[in-house]
Amino acid sequence: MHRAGLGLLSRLLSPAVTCARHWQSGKMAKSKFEYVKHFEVQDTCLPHCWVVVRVDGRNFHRFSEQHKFVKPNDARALQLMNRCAQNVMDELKDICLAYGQSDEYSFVFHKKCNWYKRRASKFMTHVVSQFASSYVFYWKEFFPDQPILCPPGFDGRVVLYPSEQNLKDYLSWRQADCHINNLYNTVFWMLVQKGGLTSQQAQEKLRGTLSADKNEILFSEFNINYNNEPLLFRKGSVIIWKKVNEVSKKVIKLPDETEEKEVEVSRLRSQTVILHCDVIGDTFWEEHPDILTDS
Ligand code: DGT
Ligand code: MG
Ligand code: MG
Repeated sequence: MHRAGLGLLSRLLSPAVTCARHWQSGKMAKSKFEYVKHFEVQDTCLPHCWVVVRVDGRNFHRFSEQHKFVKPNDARALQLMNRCAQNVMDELKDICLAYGQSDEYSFVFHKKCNWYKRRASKFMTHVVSQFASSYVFYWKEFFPDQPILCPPGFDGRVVLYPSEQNLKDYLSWRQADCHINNLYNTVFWMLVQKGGLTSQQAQEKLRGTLSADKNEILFSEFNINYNNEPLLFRKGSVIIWKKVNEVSKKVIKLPDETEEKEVEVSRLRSQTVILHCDVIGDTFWEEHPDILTDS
């Protein structure tokens, strides 16, 4: 065996040998199999970094065809994604912001968050599983006439961003991606659905075109001003926390305890709100300075 291979083998075996020795000397309190724990890798996210978990629908090209999603944008599918993301945020309160478009959603955990000792696998698996189960759970609210035909899957990844600027640039990148794809898809499907072109002809026509050219095709051939297309499609969705004053009624006993009285009590509660706004410019961050501050 290669020397490096032998070294690796002996490193892998050494915990077993150590445990066996401890067992014999009577020092081992737990089972002799305990050593296998050491095979687990440390996956702690670096401190003081923003943690982003992005989920993305698995093979949604096929899933969207099977479930007859409207092309290029299906508002029901996008709103279902938003509902799932809200559920993820309600369950995992350390998420300070989420951004979604198409079949993907990004969740930002605050840089100070110490949830599960910042283990990347915990962040990722909790977000993905909560998102996927929500997708099935809320499906019929958004597709009452279309049964879900197969269990959808989502992949997940964790990326760390060391500075606020990196994080803002990450979100800008996803929103720019949304814009580029949506403009292309809007013109492409207009050319096919209304213009009578085949997919190949539409692809040919759009090859090498710039944004201005695509806007011009939409306007001159289909009388569509791209800027009037729904913000949900053009900008994607941002979910943030907002404090709301919740008023409820409560019955209290008067001091002499002879009578009861109904009073209104109010308390501040955080709830998620969905926005369809620009996150690339500074305005969004100026209007919501608390998102990135220490919570
Ligand atoms: P993946 O992520 O590598 O497993 O593969 P896909 O097929 O999920 O590819 P991806 O994530 O790059 O692209 C998203 C697909 O989902 C794309 O084919 C279009 C589809 N999709 C997403 N949202 C909508 C929608 O609102 N309407 C329609 N018709 N399709 C959509
Ligand atoms: Mg996908
Ligand atoms: Mg995708």
